[in-house]
Amino acid sequence: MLVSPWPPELEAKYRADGLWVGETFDDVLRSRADDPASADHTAVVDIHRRLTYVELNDRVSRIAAGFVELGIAPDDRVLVQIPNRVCYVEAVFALFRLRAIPVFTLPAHRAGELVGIARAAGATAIISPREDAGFDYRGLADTIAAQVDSVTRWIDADDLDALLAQPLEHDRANPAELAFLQLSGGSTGIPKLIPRTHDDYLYSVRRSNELCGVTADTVYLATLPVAHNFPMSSPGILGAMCAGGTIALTASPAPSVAWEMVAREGVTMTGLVPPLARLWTETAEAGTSFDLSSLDVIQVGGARCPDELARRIGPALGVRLQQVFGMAEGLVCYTRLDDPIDVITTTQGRPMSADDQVRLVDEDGVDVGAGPGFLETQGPYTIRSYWLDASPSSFATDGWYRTGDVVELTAEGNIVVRGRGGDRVNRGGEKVSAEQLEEQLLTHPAVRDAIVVAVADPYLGERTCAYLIADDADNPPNLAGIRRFVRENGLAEWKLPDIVKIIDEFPETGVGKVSRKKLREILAG
Ligand code: AMP
Ligand code: DBH
Repeated sequence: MLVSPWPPELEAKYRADGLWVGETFDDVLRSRADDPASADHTAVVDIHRRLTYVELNDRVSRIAAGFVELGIAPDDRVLVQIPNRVCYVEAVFALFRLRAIPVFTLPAHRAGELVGIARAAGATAIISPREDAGFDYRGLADTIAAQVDSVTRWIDADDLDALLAQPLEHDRANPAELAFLQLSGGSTGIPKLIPRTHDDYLYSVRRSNELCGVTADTVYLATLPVAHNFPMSSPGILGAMCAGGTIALTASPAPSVAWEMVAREGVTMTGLVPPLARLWTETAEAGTSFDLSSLDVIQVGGARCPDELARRIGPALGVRLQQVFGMAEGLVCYTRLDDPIDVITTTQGRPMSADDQVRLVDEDGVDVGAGPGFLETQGPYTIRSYWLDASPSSFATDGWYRTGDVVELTAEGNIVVRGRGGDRVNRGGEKVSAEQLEEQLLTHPAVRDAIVVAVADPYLGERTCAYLIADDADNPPNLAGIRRFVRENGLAEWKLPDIVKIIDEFPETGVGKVSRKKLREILAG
């Protein structure tokens, strides 16, 4: 499946310069299994299972054959909703092997998100466990299938053994074409699917490996939901696989669970969002009996890491800190491991590739130099459009991606993230679309009008506040009722408002537009 292309002269340059090397995800796994240096090395491990590269490669062939017997065909889009377990890697690479297209959803997504995603993707199947952490994923998949005509199959991720069939020969994918669909954190209620090619994504993974010092000795721990772009590719589990290292997976990022895995497998590297980095840091500062001595690098990203926390992480956990500012649409910035400590603790680093281009502009698109300004970017692994050209206004006319982030550049060219426009709340790395939540709130019978804004929070960075005008001022809705309503409407738990405020009218800007800025000022006051 073709992806809206990069301009021909850029594509030619990326190939000529050896950035895009014409390798597929399936090639990566095959070459690890074929290489005597990695063949018998642990490829992936969780609390219950462990597979070497040869074993993983063999199972992937047989699971792919089983998928084909079920009717999964090349180019089919398949929703993957699997927690951090070995079967995640098996299922995703089996889809790659038969040239189907995984759509990476998170375990926390609910019908409110998945119906739109499945429709937009034209998905034909869903792979998820029957049940996990007390939640009925099978039931959720049935709900999606009932509402989306194209979805005709559910596959039990916990019983891939039942599918094992005789390996088939499969055609090789075209590395320049669509490999999978990633999800955007989203500033609108309409799901924006992110089409990534083998060429562009594998370039970002290999370049990340160089910068982060990933080798065959790396044991990368995914504690964040592994379908997210950060633990997937920066350098994440795919980085570990490209280098012939080990992928370790834990179902929970809690120190008591994750640190057990760190000690057992000799984990060297992991990625955390700021609230988790704080929890790990404070737990370590209080003293721990877990052996964390193998840990070398902890990456923090997904949301702005406070400088005060950044300074404590390294000393508390005995690690080198790396800040990561990235997006599933492409651009990823890193502080370098050998940067001065001030750069590492006060900036979000700089683009990983010499071919990444960034510019800062004002509301009218006029260049503002070192800013602060809205960050726009193009480069060898940043998309030029969303799937099916959704949200064309996210791209400038010359194809640059408008990130929506407000940033500044330091004299040395490092990025400091200052915030975003008012369209999105970043709740400790989990993004809430103000528009999507407002749409839901407006359907509540007791709500006349709704505005969602971010408020500062010492732990999460931001929390979600819903300003509501009640239909009946004497009978206003309350927080518990609003949260229950949004949950029952099928939105992920992290999108429920943290605060509900009832007001009589919204403050307006000079031109009669509701002012989120004024609402934020009221909240701060
Ligand atoms: P997503 O659309 O889910 O891929 O989220 C990408 C967005 O997360 C970026 O555009 C930023 O708004 C935010 N983000 C990611 N990493 C950082 C970071 N280190 N500091 C501040 N914001 C971040
Ligand atoms: O938040 C993100 O989306 C993100 C953070 C760090 C990301 O996509 C990435 C690194 O690749």
